[in-house]
Amino acid sequence: MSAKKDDIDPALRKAAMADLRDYLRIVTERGELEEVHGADPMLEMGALYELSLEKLYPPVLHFRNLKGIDPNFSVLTNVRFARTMVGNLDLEAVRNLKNTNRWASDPIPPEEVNTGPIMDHVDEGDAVNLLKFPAAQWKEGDGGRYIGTECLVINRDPDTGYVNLGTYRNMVVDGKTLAVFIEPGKHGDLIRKKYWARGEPCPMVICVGQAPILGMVAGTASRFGVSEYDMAGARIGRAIKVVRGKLTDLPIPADAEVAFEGFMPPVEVESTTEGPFGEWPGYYASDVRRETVLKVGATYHRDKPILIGQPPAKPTLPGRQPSLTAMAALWNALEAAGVPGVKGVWKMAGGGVSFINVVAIEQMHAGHAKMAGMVAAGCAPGAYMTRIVIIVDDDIDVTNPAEVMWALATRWDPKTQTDIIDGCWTGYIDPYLPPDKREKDDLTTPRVIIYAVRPWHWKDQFPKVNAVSRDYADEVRKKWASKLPFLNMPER
Ligand SMILES: Cc1cc2nc3c(=O)[nH]c(=O)nc-3n(C[C@H](O)[C@H](O)[C@H](O)COP(=O)(O)O)c2cc1C
Ligand SMILES: [Mn+2]
Repeated sequence: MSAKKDDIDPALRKAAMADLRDYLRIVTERGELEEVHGADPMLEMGALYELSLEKLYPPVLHFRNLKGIDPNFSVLTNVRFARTMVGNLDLEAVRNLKNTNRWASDPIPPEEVNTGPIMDHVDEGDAVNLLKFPAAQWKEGDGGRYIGTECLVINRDPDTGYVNLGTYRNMVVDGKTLAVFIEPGKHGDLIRKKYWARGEPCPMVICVGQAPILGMVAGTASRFGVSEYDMAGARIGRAIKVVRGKLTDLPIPADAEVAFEGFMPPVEVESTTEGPFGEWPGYYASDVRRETVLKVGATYHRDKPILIGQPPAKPTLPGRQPSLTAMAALWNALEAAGVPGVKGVWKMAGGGVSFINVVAIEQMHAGHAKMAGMVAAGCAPGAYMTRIVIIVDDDIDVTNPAEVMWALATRWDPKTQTDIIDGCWTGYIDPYLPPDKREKDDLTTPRVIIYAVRPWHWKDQFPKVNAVSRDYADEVRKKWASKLPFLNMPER
């Protein structure tokens, strides 16, 4: 996708990932930060944010002196999307990420410390007041003020003790209550149900400002039972420091900016109306529902806390980059399941983080393409809300939609090279969940696997591709480049 070299020192990137205040300094030095003073958290901040997504690498916006908000509080957007963080958006980047981020290998568990900056300001019981924090109404169609967008929802499996971190949106209901939307089947949901089955509310902590790496791992599918804390530690090469919450004993990042602690009863015991909220597929699909609440018993924040804001937006905006972490997670899952010959994984433009997954394989045996397709359609990082899986041969550049469409047009027999599978996992935010299913909480939709590969049993008779071979083209380019300026690759 890009010929420009990824020129960011890996140590600098790691430092930016590991600490939000270091991150702020680094992106400022690299010219990626824009300070915005005096915007209104009612709609105006959201509109400025969405306009920033017209850029592939959107500026990191630091909203300060927000209208009507204590000037000690500020909001930072586009944290994970700065060039400093993602580098090039190409297959090499996905491959590198996959190799450094293998599922559950070399996890580094968090280190408990007695205190940290998150303990600078603690309010408990009657003193708790969520209304003092900046919470935006991001868009006209939103039904409330959402404080948790790129947040960490932390809970602990009561059976095994493993601590899960998931990004699940939350809305301010009143000074002591948050509505939290967790799609059924997400790890945070599986865990809370274990408490409810015992007749207890689920202990929970929500952070809304934290080291960028924590947002990255909390928003990406991983293995149930493997803590995202351990994975974040592995990514930055050192343990995440945590302090224990006073009410729940849950580990809270010691340098988090803001944390809310409390208990979540089941929806039958206590609930509120939540939504609508503009969602990443590009619609208001989950609408307004009865939703679970976090009854907040303690709040924590640093001096001058920086909240992270990252509401969803239509996946066709350039700033909604293809998610390298999501692609790497899918590639890792394919390899962990034993699928050989995977040469590329990509999310096709327009499909956001999950709708359209493309996998390139070097076909090695009969049935190989089907093996890859079934795993891609069913493994954890490919299971939730995927609509289309496309398997292609490894000569296809999966990062180029024209190449993928060409593979479909020329190597796919719709009748014999398609599987349509019913009853696949989806969620309330799926715009194509028919009303009758939505009403019954039947959160399943069909999924298609398209095998746009040369059929194995006659692949040797398949017409040859009309193109100069890569090696010869490179040789000719080298020979003529100094004389013919058009041969120099354009830089993006
Ligand atoms: C910015 C952002 C917002 C998200 N919002 C939600 C949400 O409101 N509800 C939800 O169930 N998943 C949401 N997700 C997706 C989950 O975070 C993702 O599926 C993650 O893997 C969940 O963690 P888990 O695998 O431990 O359940 C969001 C992801 C991101 C990056
Ligand atoms: Mn998890």
